[in-house]
Amino acid sequence: MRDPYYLTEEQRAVRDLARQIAREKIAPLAARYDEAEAYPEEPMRILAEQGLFGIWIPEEHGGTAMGALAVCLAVEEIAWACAATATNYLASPLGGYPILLAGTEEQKKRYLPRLASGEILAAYSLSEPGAGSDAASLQTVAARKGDRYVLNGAKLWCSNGDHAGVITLFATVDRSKGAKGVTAFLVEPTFRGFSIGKKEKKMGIRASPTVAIHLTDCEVPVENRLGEEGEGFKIAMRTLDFTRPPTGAIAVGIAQAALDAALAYAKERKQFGEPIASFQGIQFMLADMAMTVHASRLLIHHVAQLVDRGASRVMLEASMAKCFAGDTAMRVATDAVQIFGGYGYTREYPVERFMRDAKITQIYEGTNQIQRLVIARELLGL
Ligand code: COS
Repeated sequence: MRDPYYLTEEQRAVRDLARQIAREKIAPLAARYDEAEAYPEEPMRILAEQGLFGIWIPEEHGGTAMGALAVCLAVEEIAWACAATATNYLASPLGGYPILLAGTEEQKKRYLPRLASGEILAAYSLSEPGAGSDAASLQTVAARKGDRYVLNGAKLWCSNGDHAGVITLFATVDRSKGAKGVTAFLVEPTFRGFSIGKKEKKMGIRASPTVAIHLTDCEVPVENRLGEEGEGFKIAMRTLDFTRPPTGAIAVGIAQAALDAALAYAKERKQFGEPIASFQGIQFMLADMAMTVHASRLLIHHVAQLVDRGASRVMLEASMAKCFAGDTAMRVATDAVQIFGGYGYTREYPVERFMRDAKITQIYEGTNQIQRLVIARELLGL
């Protein structure tokens, strides 16, 4: 596709840097990390060395303040090579945005410069065994005891949670209050009573650890409460408004990789004496794949630019972009496997990994059913 005309020099430079790292350093390792379900230490180190962890963080806190579109551009490139690495990378802004949104100056000073340099990573812990789509029904309880809160409960599905230096974790100060009781805390893994639980064995993004967290009389100093008591749900939701577009960008990266692989294979694979690309059945599939990948990218770039222009409410566009891109990734990766035929179903070719990885983009950061619910509520003014 033609280069988007609206990118600034700076955004182009970030994208090109991420693309170069992704293609030269990450892509060759991705299948191995996936197979071994191993943490991509080397790619994460390179991304930190190249300054890519600081692009969403303001300059006064050690970042380069490049904005939402730059994050989406970088994430797409990383996901093209390895969606698991992109998930680990994005976990840091997901855990860190709440600090930007609701943190005190002291909290920003304590965490943001280290997140910007990649010295520590952040993670975001909202979901629980019984609270997924219905996030406001979470049960982990936080009881104030003098200058600390004592947290008890179990959190689930925390991406990169076992590699984070700080976790934005949501608990309730009063279960009877629903969303209005939810309160955010900046929890460090060294806090007494904090422990990492089961690591999930997943279908895809296998190089991205997804862990449970146990809080057993976990002591969190009052100065680590983020925002006021009861403000946590809105902090959680506003964060997702920022991170659903780059989550959609992960989907676009996977879909673009699947399309690129399918295009190359269709030109090379011969059946009935001709490359399969010469058959209209394959051509139509490729055309549909390309159209929807392009449309997904434009939806994401649009909402990211709204954020960069200071739009105050982007729920509608963020959910549309994430949902459309996730559904596209699943369809495009499935079609890529189809074009590869039997070979596509083996682990010798990357398209089976793309298909497994694509599935999570319809589930995490709010299922695509929840995105449709948000879209409908916004449309109907409910
Ligand atoms: N920005 C600011 N405020 C928001 C908001 C947003 N994006 N979304 C909701 N709120 C506010 C509402 O305005 C409401 O405030 P008031 O009580 O002052 O009116 C409050 O938060 C409660 O919102 P709502 O009534 O819409 O809550 P629901 O329980 O109906 O839940 C959904 C809304 C389903 C959209 C929410 O729970 C959700 O997004 N679930 C999916 C969770 C998710 O994405 N999990 C993945 C975690 S990351 S891996």
